[in-house]
Amino acid sequence: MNFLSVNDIGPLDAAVKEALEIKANRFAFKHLGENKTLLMLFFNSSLRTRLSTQKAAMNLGMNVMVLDVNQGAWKLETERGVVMDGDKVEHLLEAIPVMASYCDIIGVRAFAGLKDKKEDYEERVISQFVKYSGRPVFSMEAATRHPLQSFADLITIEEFKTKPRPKIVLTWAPHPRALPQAVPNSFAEWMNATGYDFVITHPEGYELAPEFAGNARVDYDQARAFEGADFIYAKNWSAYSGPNYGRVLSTDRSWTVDSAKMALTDNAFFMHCLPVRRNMIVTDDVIESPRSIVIPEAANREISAQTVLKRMLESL
Ligand code: AN0
Ligand code: CP
Repeated sequence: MNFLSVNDIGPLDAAVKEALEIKANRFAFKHLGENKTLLMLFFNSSLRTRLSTQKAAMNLGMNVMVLDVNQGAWKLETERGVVMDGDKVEHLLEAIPVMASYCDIIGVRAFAGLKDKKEDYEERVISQFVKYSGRPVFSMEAATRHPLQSFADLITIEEFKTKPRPKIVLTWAPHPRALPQAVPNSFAEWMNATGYDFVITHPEGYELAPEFAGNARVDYDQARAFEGADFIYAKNWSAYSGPNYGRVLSTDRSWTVDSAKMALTDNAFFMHCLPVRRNMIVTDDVIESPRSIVIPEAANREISAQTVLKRMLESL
């Protein structure tokens, strides 16, 4: 079993039910991971994914190894056929089978480079792990998706919702640097797989790839989108469309989520995957308000990771 997208988790209601059972009794499956080793491989920085996934694996009794590829390991070439006369010392094609020989399950974080859309949207790095490792592979945020985050987001919404079909609004918000589309892509993909009322709002030019936006309503008017919302999910992303791929088109702070905008909602909860830049994405008062659920959302990363690892161990 690999875990790369919503398609790898089966029916969502069953996945959430299993996650909540694990949350209520997180050491019940400690035997499953005995003498099994998880390798977590990071091409990019992380706070939550690193700690929550390691904690999840420890709850399951696994051994865990963590490698930061760019700090301490050899710099890895990822493209086949290049003459390696630059700064890359080792090729993924050797590194993958070597690393796989030391572990049973591999988690990979490899962000989009944001330079070549084709390379990013073909998932050239994580797909090589799937192809060449001979091990189950899960995404800890790849180029186009962050499924452990979206699964934790779904669990959080299920815990906090007070109506059967809440209105969920994914809103773009400003940020000084170019960020991948992985989090919003993945969130949209998971929300589209639920029965929620799901709306995406962003300035023109920030349209997500159609395969991720799916049938979600898109509204360029943020205030109108916020009306009646039960959950506001803020995130910055760089442009996807056309020649602007990977660029920052706007840092317009009129899109920052503030209390005046939250007042348009139906007393919505505020969500963000973190890390978040305060007073760019969201004001201090909104993220500190009682309606902000960013901390329980982050805490649920342990639960989404443990649910996925449990299923992977069961399928070994
Ligand atoms: C990353 C991103 O936007 O994809 C990770 C988010 C979980 N964020 C930053 O690099 C700030
Ligand atoms: N939300 C999330 O994935 O955080 P990290 O980048 O800190 O892992």
